[in-house]
Amino acid sequence: MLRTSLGPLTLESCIYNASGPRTGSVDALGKIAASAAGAVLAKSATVAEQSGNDLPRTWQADKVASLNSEGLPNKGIGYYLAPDAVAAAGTKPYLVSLSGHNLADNLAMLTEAVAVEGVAGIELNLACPNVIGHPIIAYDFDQLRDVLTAVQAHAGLRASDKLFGIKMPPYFDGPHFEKAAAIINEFDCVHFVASINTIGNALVIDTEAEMPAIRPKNGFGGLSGPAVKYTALANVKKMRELLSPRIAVVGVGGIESGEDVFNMLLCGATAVQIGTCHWIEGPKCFDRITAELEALLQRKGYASVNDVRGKLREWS
Ligand code: RRO
Repeated sequence: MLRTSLGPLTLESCIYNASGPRTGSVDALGKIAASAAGAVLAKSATVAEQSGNDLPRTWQADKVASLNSEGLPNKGIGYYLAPDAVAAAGTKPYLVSLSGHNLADNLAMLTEAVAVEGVAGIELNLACPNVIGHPIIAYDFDQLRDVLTAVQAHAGLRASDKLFGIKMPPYFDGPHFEKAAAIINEFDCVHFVASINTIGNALVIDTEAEMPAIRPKNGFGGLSGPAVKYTALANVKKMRELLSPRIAVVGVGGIESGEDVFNMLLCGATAVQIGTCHWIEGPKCFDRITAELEALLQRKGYASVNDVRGKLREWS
């Protein structure tokens, strides 16, 4: 019922985790694999291990929103490509996320990732809002084209049969959607676009302390959770309209229920990722949300997620 095709892969469930919370260690990846998630996606990696920004760097208001300025804490790409990490995914497709400090780093990590047989797919993160001194790549359209040109020319990726996609920031204006999609459409190495990463540079205030809730970047961080769900839906809908049909859209942003997944499917998502809810609830969220989606599909008489995809009705 929830099976879906994503590029060259078949996922037994269209629901899996977002890169980020609870994805940094082999132990965490194993827990996702043991749940109903349809794939296992690791934390965005840099070439070398790094500890991330100063603490406190996260804030949560359950059921409303979360804020993070983690600053890419991760164990380095070698860790996520090692046999232990690959094995943690068990029989599920294992995906890695790359978020290098520069293009050369991303290309070097790509070379390493395509060489590992157990890696089924690669997500290139073009949307991290929290690296101090670095803007969000996909908000700079010249840089977006340059990165994709270099990735497309990468001999190892061209020769590989792995899934390849890009993680995008949210856009808020028609011309930006159009420009981003037009650039992405030029590159046939892209199998999917995952929209959205967190909404960058939000600010939460601790009223009692009269201070920002988190320390890095004077409190500015990426906003996630239910508050961003509506922006995510709009991005999925718009990207689905503007991207060529060969490019799948993976919906991510604020999903916390089967109904949220259903809405993403209506907007054209081929699969969905869950970040903040996984962070708060743990990997059992994949079991709960799967059961909720199955019940909703049954109640509405749908046999498969493929029958829902892109079926959002219009006002006459
Ligand atoms: O680690 C982070 O601070 C982080 C990353 Br790489 C990202 O892509 N999105 C986000 O909200 N935080």
